[in-house]
Order: sequence, then structure tokens, then C-alpha cells
Amino acid sequence: MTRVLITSALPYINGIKHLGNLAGSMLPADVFARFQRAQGREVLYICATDEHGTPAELAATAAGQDVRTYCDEQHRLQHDIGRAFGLSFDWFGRSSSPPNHRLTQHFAEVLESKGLIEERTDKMVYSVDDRRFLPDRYVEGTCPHCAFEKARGDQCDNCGNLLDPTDLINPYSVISGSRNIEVRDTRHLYLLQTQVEDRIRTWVDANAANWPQLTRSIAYKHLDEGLIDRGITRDLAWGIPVMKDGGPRPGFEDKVFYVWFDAPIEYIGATVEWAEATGGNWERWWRTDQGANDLEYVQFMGKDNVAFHTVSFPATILGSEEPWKTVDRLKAFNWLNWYGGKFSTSERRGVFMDAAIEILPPDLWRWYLTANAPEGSDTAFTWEQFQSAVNRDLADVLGNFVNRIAKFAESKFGGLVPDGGEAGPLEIKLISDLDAGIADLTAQMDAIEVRKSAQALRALWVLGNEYLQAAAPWTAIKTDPDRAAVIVRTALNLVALYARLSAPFIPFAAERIVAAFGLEEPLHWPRNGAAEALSTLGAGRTISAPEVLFRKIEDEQLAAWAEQFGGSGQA
Ligand code: B3M
Ligand code: ZN
Repeated sequence: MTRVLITSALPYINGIKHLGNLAGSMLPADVFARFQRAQGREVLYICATDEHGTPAELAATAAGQDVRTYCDEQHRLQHDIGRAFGLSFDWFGRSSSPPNHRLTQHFAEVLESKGLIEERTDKMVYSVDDRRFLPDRYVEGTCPHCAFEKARGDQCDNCGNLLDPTDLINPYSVISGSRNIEVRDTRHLYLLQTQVEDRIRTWVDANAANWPQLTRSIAYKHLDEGLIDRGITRDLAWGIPVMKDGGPRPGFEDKVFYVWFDAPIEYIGATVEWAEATGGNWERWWRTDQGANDLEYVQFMGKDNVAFHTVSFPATILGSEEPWKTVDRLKAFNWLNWYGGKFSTSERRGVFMDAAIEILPPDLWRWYLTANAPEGSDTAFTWEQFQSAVNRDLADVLGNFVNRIAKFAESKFGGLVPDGGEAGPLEIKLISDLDAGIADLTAQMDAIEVRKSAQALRALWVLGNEYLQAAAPWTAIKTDPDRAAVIVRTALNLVALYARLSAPFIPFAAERIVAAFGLEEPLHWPRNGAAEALSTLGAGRTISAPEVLFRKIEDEQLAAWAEQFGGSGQA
């Protein structure tokens, strides 16, 4: 496939995301997007803020802002911080934008015309004092499963069970604290998932072979449990209005679509935003009758989002019977934990993207979070592991290699790539080791094996150090200047090769090498083997040593951060 559509789960608008969110969706999506672009494929990487639902309203209230102003500000913040981490979205949209309103209403209309949407009367929690219904997180109370007293209407954080607001014992309003609560009838739209269950299963059966085990097992777990019809509207003011025949749907004037109905549609909506802003053609990426059949669509997300993407969103898409592109590969991640516990946005536990970037450059986080991606199982962040990833891999292996050889070339060859000499056995061995290593890295990247890709990349960096150690140009220069020239030329070319191979992971360091070596961007993936790659920098070219690429993390810094962010103290 020459075109790749990439989406990462849309971060909720309710505050800057923590490192776990970054590690489990946006960062691996970015690494994959950069790799695919370097391969010469046409890539569209789409993300957006997920701006509806009770999380948005509650966070706005807590911030003392009206929800629109809050979303405007938080969207900008999340956009900017994503860019600061080098996330190379082609578009970072907003689920509250007009295209998503239109598309969501369109899907609801089409699904209704296919007999898949039904109005039903529901019993919902109503606050007499607040004079409103309390959907999802607007109500808290005692969990019927574990007796935890602060369970939320949609889920108990203590035992993890999904809840319905009416399940709660002793419910109270999160808005006013009032316990003057009744259960009242209210009308809602239901998506009849039971009617599309067979179609979803057929689709999953046809696609699951391309999905990793984690994705597959979650999809089948939900299918095997049996789908239920799902309420897709809520008694809320902020969100996408429910329409009928071009006007507000009677009886639904104070209701909006449920956030999980409109959020995945925003993958398409954000692509329309991109098209409107850039003159691009969004149908080519989403409509199989307009070319979207010959592209690969890859999604990235945390495991808690998988059911929504393998069952609920497909119910919307397949139910419409319209020619929409569906996901080909769905890469899911486990949790990155904060020591023994969880990162928590509401309790601000752990390191958040804004704080992370204030204390250290983005490449350090990018490297740690990919090399330790929560792939096979949940993974715990610890400061010690972080320090070791930065100091051992980046500083000692890659940084040291680049610095050593570039400085040597500056002092002994006046900053010119030296001429003369012929490749010897060491260079021939290096080239064959590099060829094998590049093939491994490419295969792991293609397979979206994030940790294994990072390991393969590190192994390539190690080859450079081993080569330099064995070839010892500092000795050769004294006795055999031609030999020294070959070694230095080879090693400088290795640095240039590393910039290309490492750019998906550590794009800022790669750019600094590019600048110091006067390389041409964009950084193409070496497709014609190491021998050719090592002749990129011809003799006579001027290079300079980049400033220290990666500074080591000192023990004192680590202690200060552990103190500032918590961590080692917590179990
Ligand atoms: N905002 C949940 C999350 O951030 C949700 C993802 C939507 S993807 C369409 O985990
Ligand atoms: Zn519970």
C-alpha cells in the first residue's frame, strides 16, 4: 500500500494528558507515521480533542469557565504541547467542530432510515434541586458491587465495574451535592446494536487476523458476551444537537448525542477539517467508492478504547451501509502505570506532558516511552528506569558515538569528510551487520512492534560503537592516515545513517545531526542497503560536531523530581 491513514485515540479535552496517554496512543502513532513517511508513503495522521460529554462539562465548571471557552483554551494547549513533543499530526481537530456536527447528524439520520435507531423511554437519575437529569459522571454514590462511596454514575473507580447512574446507592448530585434525587422517565435514542451484531462479527472475523492478540481478545470478548442496544443521547446542553428533518428533534431540544457516539466520527470530521483548511480531498481517505480502498488504515489506542473501535464504531459505520473505510490494523496498548498505581488526571498523579517538557527535552521522553512501551503487559514508570534509558542508551551509546567521531573529524581532518583509503574487513563486516540490523528494524516497524523496534535501533547504535572501538582511528591516524580516513568517513556516514533510522523515535536529535552535517531533508529510509547508505557523505564535505546531543540525568536531579512528582515513595 502506498497510502496510510493513521489515527490515534482522541484525548479528552479535560486537561493536559499524562505520559501514559502519550505512550499508549499518540506517540506510537507518531513514530509509525514518521516511519511511513520516510518510506516514501503518502501519510495522513489525524488526531483531535474529544470535547463533549460530562468530563468536558465538569472540568469547565471546575475551572470556572463556560464550556466553550474552556474547550477553546484546552484545545490550543493540547495542540501546542503535542507539537512540542514532535507529534507530527497532519491535522489536530476538534470533535466540537462543524464537520463533526454534520457527520454525526448524518450518521444518526441514515441509521434511523435503516431501522437501526429507536426512541425509548428510560429511567434516569434526576436532581430535583438542580432541576436537571444527572447523566454519567454528574451523579455519584455508593457502588452496588463494592460499597465504595464515591463511585461515578458511569463506572466505579474502586472495583472497575461499569455502572448505570440508577445502580448507585445513596446517589448525590456532583453539581450541588444534593441528595434530593429521583428516578424519572426521559426519552432517548437507542442504536440497535443487536440488529447489526452478525455484520460486526463477520467483519471482525474478516479483519482480526491483522490485529494483535490484545485487540482480538477484547473484540471477541464483547461479541461473545452479546451486544446490547445502546443509548446514544444524553440529557446535556453541551454536545451535538439531535435533529430531525432539518430542525431540532421534538422532545430532544435539551439533549445531545452521547460523547462516545460522536467521538469516533470525528476521525472523519477532523479529516474534513483538514481538507477545508488545506484544500485536500477527504473522500479519498474515507470513501471506498472514492479511492479509500487502496490505502491502509491503522488506529492506535489504549486497551480501554478497543471495544468502542471494534464494536460500537463499526456498528455506526456498517449499519449505515455506506461505503466508509474501516480500520485495517488496530494497535492497542496496555497501561503505563505510575509506580505501583495509576496515573490519574483527576488527582494529577504522575508526570503530565506540560511538566515533562519543562524539565527535559522531548526526545528523552519519546525514547523512554517507546523503548518501554506498555505493549505486552502493563508497565510501570520509574525514575530509575527512565534515567537508565536516557543515560545508557541515548547518552552512552548514540550520543557518545556521534560526539566522539565528529569531534575527532573536526580536530584531525578540519571538519571535512576525509578522502582516500579502501574499505577493509572491518567495514565489510560492519556493512553486513548493518544490513541485517536494518532489515530487523524495518520488519519490527512495519509490524508496529514498538519495543522491539527500539531494541533493534539500539542494536544498530551499538554496532557503531563496536566498530569504532575495533577500528581505533586514534591509533591509525599515527601510522596509517589512509586507514584513518576510511574509518572516519565510514563513521561519519554512520552518524548520518543513524539520523535517518532514529528520526521516528528522536526527531529533534535527528534534526540536529542533519543541521550539523548539512544533510538533506526529508530523511529517507535506507532502502538500498548499508553500502549505499554509507556513501551518502562524500569526501570533502564539511561537517561540524553537534552540541552534546543528550545530557545525562544526574542522581540529584532524579531525587529532586521524585520529590516534586511523587513516585519512589508510593507503593
Ligand atoms: N476520549 C477516551 C480516552 O481518551 C476517549 C477516546 C476517544 S477515541 C474516538 O481514553
Ligand atoms: Zn465498586
